Amino acid sequence: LEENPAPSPTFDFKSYMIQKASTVNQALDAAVSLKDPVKIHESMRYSLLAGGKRVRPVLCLAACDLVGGHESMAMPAACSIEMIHTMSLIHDDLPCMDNDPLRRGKPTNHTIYGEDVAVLAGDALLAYAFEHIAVCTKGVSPARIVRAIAELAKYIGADGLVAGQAEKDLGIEHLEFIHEHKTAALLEAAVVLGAILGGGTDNEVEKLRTFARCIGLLFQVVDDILDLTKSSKELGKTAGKDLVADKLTYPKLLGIEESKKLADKLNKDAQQQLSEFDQEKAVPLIALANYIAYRQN
Ligand code: GRG
Repeated sequence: LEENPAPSPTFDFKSYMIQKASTVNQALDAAVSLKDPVKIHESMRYSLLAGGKRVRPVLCLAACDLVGGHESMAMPAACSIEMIHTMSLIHDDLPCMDNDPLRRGKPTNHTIYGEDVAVLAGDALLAYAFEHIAVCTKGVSPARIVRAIAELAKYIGADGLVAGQAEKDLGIEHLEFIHEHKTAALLEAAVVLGAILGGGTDNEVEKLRTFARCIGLLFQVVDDILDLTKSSKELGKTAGKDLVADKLTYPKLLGIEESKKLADKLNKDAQQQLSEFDQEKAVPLIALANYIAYRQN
């Protein structure tokens, strides 16, 4: 996946991402302010404003735009999805889960605020995410807002994100199950919510759901390929096959060449879903899919 075909000579993807991420960061900063109880809010803000790529909120805004919606219709949902992404990372890093000391290059939430506060900050972000969509979404019918909230709850509950975290990796079906739930669920929620809140038809929502599922899996396949090439480079070896011994990955199951073919196919399948939309408006989502496919780290 070394060659990234420029989707449009006039579209500057990097500037687009920087501009959208900065709008999202401002909205997040305003949505979760520092107030009483200060410790919990400080802990929430520490992880929320720690500088993620904001891929999920940008996907949400891009889907809204593609179906003809205004950015303000999807901004609260975009922020809510980033709040949930953040809380899942806070909880994932806890000693009872992955026990990680670092996240986004900074000490993890619990190492700074303690496990008790980190659990509560995660819980508070999860609850507030739903309050934020329900209360702050403007210019969208109540029926669409309720539909968006129901979709989001389903994507993160025991049939979604939580299911992915609870599963152990054993074979290709399990691997796919884990990634569909752990990684694809929130990416999918982001796109589906953007489409619903932006006023998309049922057909448009379903096309975008499939688009998002493909890029969610693509994200993970590419992550596994990058992990492998990174660890083999770090050890100065060319065959990094067994380096990530404790984790099942696509290259381990399929080999590196087949994994790359799978990534190409997922990218193609994803972009196929966009063919019936206004092609000019689809440019950011096409570029996002290519970014996920061809990113180098
Ligand atoms: C949602 C109630 C509830 C609980 C959470 C702990 C847990 C259950 C799930 C963990 C899910 C998890 C850690 C998935 C990994 C997701 C992933 C691909 C993270 C990396 O995403 P990037 O690259 O990260 O977008 P940045 O830092 O840029 O945001």
